[in-house]
Formats: sequence, C-alpha cells, structure tokens
Amino acid sequence: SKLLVLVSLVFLNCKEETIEPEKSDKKTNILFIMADDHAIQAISAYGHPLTQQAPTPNIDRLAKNGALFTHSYVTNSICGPSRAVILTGKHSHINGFRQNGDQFNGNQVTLPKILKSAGYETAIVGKWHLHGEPQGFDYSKIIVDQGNYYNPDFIEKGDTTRIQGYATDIITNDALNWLQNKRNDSLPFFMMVHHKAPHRNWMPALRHMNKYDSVQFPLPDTYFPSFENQQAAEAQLQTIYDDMYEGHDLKMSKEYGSTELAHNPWTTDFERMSPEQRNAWDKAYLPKNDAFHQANLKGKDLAKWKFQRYMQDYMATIAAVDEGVGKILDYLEESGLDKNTLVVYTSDQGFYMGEKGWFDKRFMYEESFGSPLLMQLPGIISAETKVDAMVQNLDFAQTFLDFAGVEGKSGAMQGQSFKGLLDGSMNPEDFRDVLYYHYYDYPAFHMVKKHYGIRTARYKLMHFYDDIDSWEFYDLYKDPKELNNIIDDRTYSSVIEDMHDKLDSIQKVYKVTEKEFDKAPKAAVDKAYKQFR
Ligand code: SGN
Ligand code: CA
Repeated sequence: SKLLVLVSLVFLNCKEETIEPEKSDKKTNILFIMADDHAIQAISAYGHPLTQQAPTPNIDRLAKNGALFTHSYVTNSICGPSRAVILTGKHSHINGFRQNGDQFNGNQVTLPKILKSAGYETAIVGKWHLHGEPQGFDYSKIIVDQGNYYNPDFIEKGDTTRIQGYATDIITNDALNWLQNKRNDSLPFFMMVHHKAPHRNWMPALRHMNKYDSVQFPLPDTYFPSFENQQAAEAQLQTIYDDMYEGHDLKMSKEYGSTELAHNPWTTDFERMSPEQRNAWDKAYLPKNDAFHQANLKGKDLAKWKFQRYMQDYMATIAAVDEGVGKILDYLEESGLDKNTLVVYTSDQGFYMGEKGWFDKRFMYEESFGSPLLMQLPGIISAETKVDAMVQNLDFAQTFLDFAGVEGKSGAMQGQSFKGLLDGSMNPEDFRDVLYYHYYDYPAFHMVKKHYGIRTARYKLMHFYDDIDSWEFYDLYKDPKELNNIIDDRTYSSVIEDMHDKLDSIQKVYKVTEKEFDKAPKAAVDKAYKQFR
C-alpha cells in the first residue's frame, strides 16, 4: 500500500503540473436570445399600454440590470434576411439573402466562425430559417423551417426528430441543458437561442391558453385607418380583420357547440397535437368560442373582437418566452456565469399589434422597422442604462466581436460596434446618424411592396417600387405614427432634398447597385394577389 501511495502522489504531482487551457473567465461569454416577431409594444420594459395587464417581468430584468435600446432597427424587416444580417454583419444585397426562401451561402465568413476561431465554443438552438445546415457551430439543434408550436421537428447532425411538447419550453430546456451539461466549461461560449414564438399562428402553451381571456387590451387609435397618399399601405394584405384566417390564426370554431376550426388552410399545426393536447386545447377554447357565436358580432365589433383574440393569444405565447428567459437568467445567476456573460434579448424584427389594423411586419414604418433590444453585462453595462442612439442588427456581429476582444477580425462587415455606447467610452453623437433599409420580398405573403429608404433622428424618406413608384416622407417629431406622407409639402423641400443626398451617398457606402431595383414579373404579382387575398 506504500507503493500505491507513492504512485498516486507521483500521479497527482504529474496532474498538477499539466498546463491548464486558457481560463474561460478571461473572455466574455455571449448569450444571444432572439424571439421571432416579438414587438417592442409587447415588452413591459418599454412601457407600452398593451403590457399593463400582460407584463414580461423576466425580459425586463435585463433592462433593470443593464441596457434598454429605444432605437434599435433592422435592415430588412423579415425573418431569414434579418438572421443573415446578424450572422454576417452585412446588408442583404452583400450577404446574398434578400428574401425568405433564398438559400444562405454558408461558406461566407460569419460571426460564429470568427468567434470559434478565437477559441469560443459556439451553439445554436431553435429557429434557423436560412435553409441548409448551420456552419460555424459546435452544437446545433434547429427547428425545421418555420417550425411548429406543438411537437416540433428538430434537426441535429442531419437527423430529424419530432420532440413531444411545446416549442418554447423545448428550446429553453435544450439551451439550459447545453449550458449546464454539454458545453466545455474551460472555453468561453457564444450561444444563440432562437425561439419560434411569438410567430404566427400564435398558439399558447396549454398552461397559458386562458391566461388573458378576461383582459381587455387597449385598441390602437389607428385600428381603422384611412390611407391617403400611401399607396403601398393601401395595397398590403395584412389587416387583422380581412387577412387573418379565422381558424388557423384566430382559433375560431365553425359554429356554436363545435370544436371544429373555421378556415384553417394549414392543418398540420393542429393535426400534430397529441389527443391529450388537443383535448385540453378544445376544452380551453370551446367556451370562449361559444360566447363569441352567441354575441353575433358584425362589422367593426367583429373586427374589435378579432383584435382581442389576437392579443390574447400573442401575449400568451410571450408568457412562455418570458418564463424561459427567467429560467436561463436564474441559472446564470446561480452558477455565477452572469458576471461574465453578455446576455442579449432581441427579435428578428418588430411587429404590428393592430396599429393601422395590421399584423405582420415588412414595412419600414417604425413598428416593424424597430426591434426590441436589451443587454446586460455587470461591471461593463450600468444598471438601467437607456441607449437612444440608432443601432441596427447590422451592428450586432461587430459589437459582439468587440466584447470578445476580437474586433480586428470583422473584415468587410458593414456595421459598427456599439460597445462604446454601453461602457460609456463613446458619445451617442459620434455614432451613426443615418440608417439604411431595403425590403425585397415581393410578390409574397401580405403583398408589401419592395422599398428602401433612410431614417435620421428626425426624418424618414422611403421609396416603394416595382409595380408602383411612390415616395414617402415623414417628420417623425411631428408625426411619429407616420400617418401623413408629406413628400409634396413645400415647407420641407430643402430637408427632402438633403435626405435624397443622404440616401444617394449611403447607397454608395453600402455598395448598392442598380441590380437591387429589379422588378418582379407582372404575372407573378397578379397570381400572388389572387393567392393571398
Ligand atoms: C409565414 C406566415 C406569414 C409570415 C411569413 C414570414 N404565414 O408564411 O404571415 O409573414 O411566415 O414570417 S403562416 O400562416 O404560415 O404562419 S417570418 O418571420 O418567417 O419572416
Ligand atoms: Ca420573424
């Protein structure tokens, strides 16, 4: 036994002498949580009246501990393109992913690839929507295409598996499991947690199906708009009362006493539920659907009822997201990881919550152009910081590389690190003063015309093109809801001229060429109007 002691002492000595890998706590971890279609109006830290009775206490923790961005924008308000911009730090026309359905060129340089080469362990869980396999991630578990709320399919290492349960909870738990059990804790990590919620068709978790039934959400004062001199707004197909499907989106039943759904063109969302899930669902929705039939609503009353149902379901899907964020923050705090982890919460774009009668996104108007953004990192970002400078999802990659201490590797990215706005080393006035936007997804769902434009702190200039040729201009100080297109107002002519100059020069800076203004074939447009109306 003496020999054994000797041997083990030698062994222990050897072990002590081995060189430890670089310690993780030197580099900042980055935990990036992104929801799909989460409106600014639906996060209580932003103070919108919608959230008075449907708060998001856990997401709000980030604003309490860190920073709330009041002017965060996207470059192209639609899912795939936003994700491609975040990964590459380049505008859609440079990274090549202009509209949903495009194929992402995964061989290009991306944020996770750079971080990985700098010694980070990288992971992604949840929505991807860029087609093809994610590159640059040590761990990836993604939902197929848009995914489903109930029993969604996930792809991991090329294999597709259906996982029983509710998408938001599955994604949260998988992220936690990776953080707790799977990652290499001697390495810093970069993790992307991408929820499917609150994307259409807004199916709440079983525990939240009746959560907001008795709440009356405040109806936007623009719910029944009249569009003058706003041709693209006139032509869209995304109003709650005309374009939502009564079964699929609003979960309305065919008739009193029935649980059969009204118009439901995509049956898979409901058909994939287990009998237990479906029974619980029917039990929760039958009484409220019956009450609706009894009320026999018509016209504007019906339109207002639809708004309430939309809000109840949308905000209920947020409840699960918020719980998930809470669980992740709790874990970071319990493990002490919070001290050295930049936690980010955002959405792939903003969303309409009934303003102008709409749902969906796509427009360069504030509701969909803007996106929520909250960040915490103790010691660097002071508690309750408000950032009013105009940042963009284009800046995320460079900002994270800056936090990771590898900004020198950002190469041809087109954004700007805004770390200095968070640690106080930069004046907001020294950050960018013009945002560029370009939307291409036409003809497509909701028929929002192609457009591009710029925004400064005060003004917005936009051009809708393809089968129309229509300019819009807004003074956001006087008309924050963008109801009056004053492109022809003479008192603004010199401002408008100046905005045109700014537009021309920023397009040069970002290398926008003539090719970006191609038109869709007319036959395709006609067909789409028929299909989506
Ligand atoms: C689906 C939705 C649309 C939505 C697009 C894009 N319809 O097609 O309403 O605009 O996704 O959303 S659905 O009835 O199939 O849900 S995105 O977030 O992926 O860009
Ligand atoms: Ca989206």
